[in-house]
Amino acid sequence: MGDHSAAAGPPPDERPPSRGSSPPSGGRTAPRLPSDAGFWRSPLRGPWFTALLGVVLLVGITVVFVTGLLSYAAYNPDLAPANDQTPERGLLGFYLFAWPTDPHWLYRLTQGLHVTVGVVLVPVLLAKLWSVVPKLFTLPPARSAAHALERVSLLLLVGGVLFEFVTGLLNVQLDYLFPGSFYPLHFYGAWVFASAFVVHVALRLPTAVRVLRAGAPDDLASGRGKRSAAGAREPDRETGLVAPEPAAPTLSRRGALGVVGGGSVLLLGVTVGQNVDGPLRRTALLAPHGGTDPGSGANAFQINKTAGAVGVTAQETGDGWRLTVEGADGRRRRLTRAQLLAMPQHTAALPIACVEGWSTSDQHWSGVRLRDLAQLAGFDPREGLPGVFVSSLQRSGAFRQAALRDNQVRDPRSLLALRVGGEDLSLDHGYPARVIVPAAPGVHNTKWVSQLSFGANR
Ligand SMILES: Nc1nc2c(c(=O)[nH]1)N[C@H]1C(S)=C(S)[C@@H](COP(=O)(O)O)O[C@H]1N2
Ligand SMILES: [Mo]
Repeated sequence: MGDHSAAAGPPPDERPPSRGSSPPSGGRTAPRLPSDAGFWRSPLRGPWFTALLGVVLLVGITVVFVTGLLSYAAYNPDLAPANDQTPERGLLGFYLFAWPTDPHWLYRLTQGLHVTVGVVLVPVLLAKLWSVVPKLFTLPPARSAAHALERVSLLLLVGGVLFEFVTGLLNVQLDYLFPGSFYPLHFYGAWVFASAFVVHVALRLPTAVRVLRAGAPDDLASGRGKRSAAGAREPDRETGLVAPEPAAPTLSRRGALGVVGGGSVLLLGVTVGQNVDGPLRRTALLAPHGGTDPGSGANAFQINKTAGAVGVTAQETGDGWRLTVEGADGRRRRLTRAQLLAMPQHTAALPIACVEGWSTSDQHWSGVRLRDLAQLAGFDPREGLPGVFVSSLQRSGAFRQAALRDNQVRDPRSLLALRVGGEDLSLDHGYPARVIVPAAPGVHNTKWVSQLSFGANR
């Protein structure tokens, strides 16, 4: 069929120009609107293709969602005054718990997964959305109240997933594009998306499982010009994903999956390097801070914000620097770096694990235990130690303060570090003193510390 020459043109009344039956080619009036059944012609679309991508997303997005909630809990968002107060002790905070300090690589693992799996899912997500895009234009918009409800939930589902991926990727790529507002946006967005996701999975998973159990449809012929009937052989009465007027295939279904999988593998390849030290880190082409040279020696590991970038000068970190330690009695004790070095020094092997998904391997930090400083501030470990509010020399910008919980102060590996790998901290890693806490997100490992206020968190 389709042999009518365009020049000759068929008589206009040869076939009724009704929606859905317009021939796809051959010079006749082609469907113009995305709502026309014949508009979407890829023979790749079909229940099997959509179901397979859907099941991959179900597993992957669940990992991203759970690790995202964990990351939120790791921020101690219930601690004032420093930390983000979302969700303001509201309903969505039901699951918040005291983030543990064990194992010490916990946040490195959960946040590495959150960002890496999120990045790797991008091609799968795009392919999945592509595979169902004709349904976005289905007319009438709603056949029944139930159908209308389902379509509204799809709006939240698709809108939600795009919002979460876009804000997440912008945040890791553009170095905290939204310093203050990212957390609430990404957090509330995650819950909107998750509610729609649960409804969607409940409605569609049975069909997806049935379609996948039935096995892959015959692959599309990769030869040109042959119109494969493979798509049509799929059980499509209920899903309506198969093009009624499929075009000739230019790519087999296996080939299309190869493109998607290849894209994911490529993204994985240019992302994982951000979690290893040494030359392999340079393979992390997508990681932020790629241009920051960490220098050499014991301090030669990834730097987030340099001192210069946040306006901390060598002058204010020099001999005039003092650490102020504040206790429950409101008394302030001021210590020089030499006095801190004269206190018992302890070493802990701990990584930096950033919310952006990059991390370092364990670095050997040494300095004064936070719990020793709490004791100095007048707290008795036998009566339980309080949390601490940490401030830095940095005068503006995000992350210059942090609130740590009592379990983090108590851990003997939690340090006010003065040295790393046997050398003094470099200015960019927080000289003269920085906090390092096992399993804590990098953002709570405050650099250029100027004050520790024990018992100050509300
Ligand atoms: N004062 C201050 N401390 C800070 C930051 C900052 O911007 N200012 N960034 C934090 C973040 S987000 C991370 S991931 C770690 C990174 O530590 P590094 O630069 O030594 O690797 O420092 C944390 N400490
Ligand atoms: Mo970070």
